[in-house]
Amino acid sequence: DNSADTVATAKPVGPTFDADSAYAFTATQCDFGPRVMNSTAHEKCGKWIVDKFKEYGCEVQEQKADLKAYDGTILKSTNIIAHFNPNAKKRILICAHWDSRPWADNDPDSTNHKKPVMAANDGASGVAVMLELARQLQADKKLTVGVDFVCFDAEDWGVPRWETQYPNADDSWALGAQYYAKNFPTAVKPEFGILLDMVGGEGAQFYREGMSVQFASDVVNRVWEAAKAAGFGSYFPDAIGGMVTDDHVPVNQFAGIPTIDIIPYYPDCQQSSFGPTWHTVNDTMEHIDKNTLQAVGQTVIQVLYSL
Ligand code: AHN
Ligand code: ZN
Repeated sequence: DNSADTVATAKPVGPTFDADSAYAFTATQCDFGPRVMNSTAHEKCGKWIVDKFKEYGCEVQEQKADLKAYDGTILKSTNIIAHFNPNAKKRILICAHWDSRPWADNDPDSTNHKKPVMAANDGASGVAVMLELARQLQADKKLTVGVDFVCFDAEDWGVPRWETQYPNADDSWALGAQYYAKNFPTAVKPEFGILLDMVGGEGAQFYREGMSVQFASDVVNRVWEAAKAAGFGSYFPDAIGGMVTDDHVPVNQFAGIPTIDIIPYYPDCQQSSFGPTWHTVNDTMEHIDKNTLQAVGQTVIQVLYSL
């Protein structure tokens, strides 16, 4: 047990992340309904996210594209890109996806498989942490580096479990991030990136994700050290979790930005290693824990204020 050690060596820097605020930002997204591609809820929530980043002093860019899903469906996609300190040359990428999965195809009850996921954790939590970060950065005014907050669209339209005839299943995920990385929309490339995926779940721990270690081990070390310094080392074990096909993979491969994924790993969960609510109808506000949001938000602040 290293918890005493973790507290003893903690040296938090920067503003205090407000988990109540991040929780409220998560709830507001859910209040639109599941933000499934091509739906009214998706459209309305996208406008709300744009307005919030503008309210917190960011310059916002919308990267729109018609993206083709695995089955040929055209997805009206918008990556929402919010620049904090837009003129700073040294920039850091913080990203998350904002769309909801159309199918709860990992639900233990198969009659739920074609229902949409509310995506309180798998979508809303990452955007909520980014909005709270933007709010804190604007209030504090001390950060001199730039931050590019990117809300990726069309992450969660990956081939559903019941479809067996599609060979390139991995490419069907993270369509918005693939588009961003292959059509890089800004002149200045961020030095490194941090993806926030499912950062509000109860009982979550963030093991070192395998693809992140392969592509960007220095960034992994930096973030896991920052978690200890912020006092949240118990949420970030120094052990390797799974390898995840997620938005950070195309950002590493096609944009060349060393980018890591903060994503939960539940070694003992039967339902999924991403936790019991992943791609189920139970991914709702009831299973969001403010302490998890706090651990992740304060860790990202620690990274930004240690540069
Ligand atoms: C796969 O299931 C292949 N990747 C998980 C990426 C993901 C989905 N993250 C959130 N939802
Ligand atoms: Zn998902």
